[in-house]
Amino acid sequence: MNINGSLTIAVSKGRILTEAMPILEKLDITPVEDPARTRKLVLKTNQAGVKIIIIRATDVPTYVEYGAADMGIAGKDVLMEYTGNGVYEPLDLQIALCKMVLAEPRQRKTINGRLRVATKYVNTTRNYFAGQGKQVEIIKLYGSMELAPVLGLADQIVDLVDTGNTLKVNGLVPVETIAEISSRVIVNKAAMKMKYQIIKPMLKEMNALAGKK
Ligand code: PRT
Ligand code: MG
Repeated sequence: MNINGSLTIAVSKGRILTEAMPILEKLDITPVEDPARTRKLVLKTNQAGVKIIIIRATDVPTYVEYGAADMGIAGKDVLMEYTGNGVYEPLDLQIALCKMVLAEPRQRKTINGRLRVATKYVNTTRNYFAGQGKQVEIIKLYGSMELAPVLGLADQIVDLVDTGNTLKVNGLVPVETIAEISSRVIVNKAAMKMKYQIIKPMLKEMNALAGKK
């Protein structure tokens, strides 16, 4: 499709970019440079008005909320954790699929006092346990959550699981699925109105492609 106007799309590096690229290409949006190789953070595309910006996954909703990007692709895990004032979430692309789980050591240790849970998903974890009427101590980590129970930092973790290999090699087992995760298209609220002529047909075509490889 020919996109008549300016549009900035925010995507994170890594698996979302890898899985989103074929979808964008089917919309005839192709970066001029290979995003996996370039160090540039703003990528021009074959369509004069369309830019792709490459940012941290957790920053995608922020760029979109403030209108620095009109549109973005973000994991539901990131969107559940996000506390901003809101973006539209019109479409589930059914890519970068995984589960958010509560996990613990295969050999459960006895827990003295309040349960300690390590995660980078502090808000989601707090809401999850609050919904069960449980008070837990949440320890914020920025990565490698699997290490926390191994070293006795926490009793349990909340993390994403795909194949389950990461949990397994660290002697952990899932005990509860908190959420099924996929990546969503998000849109800035003002852009949805101002650029509806551009965005509407894109959403329609992406909807037809969602979940297909
Ligand atoms: O920038 P930053 O390092 O914070 O982000 P990132 O490197 O995690 O980003 P990236 O590009 O990997 O994409 C993150 C997004 O991909 C998440 O927000 C999810 O929506 C989605 N996603 C899908 C995943 C996974 N599957 C996944 N398995 N993100 C992370 N993982 C990690 C998980 O945290 C664990 O460490 O992979 C490991 C588990 O994988 P298995 O296969 O061993 O179970
Ligand atoms: Mg990473």
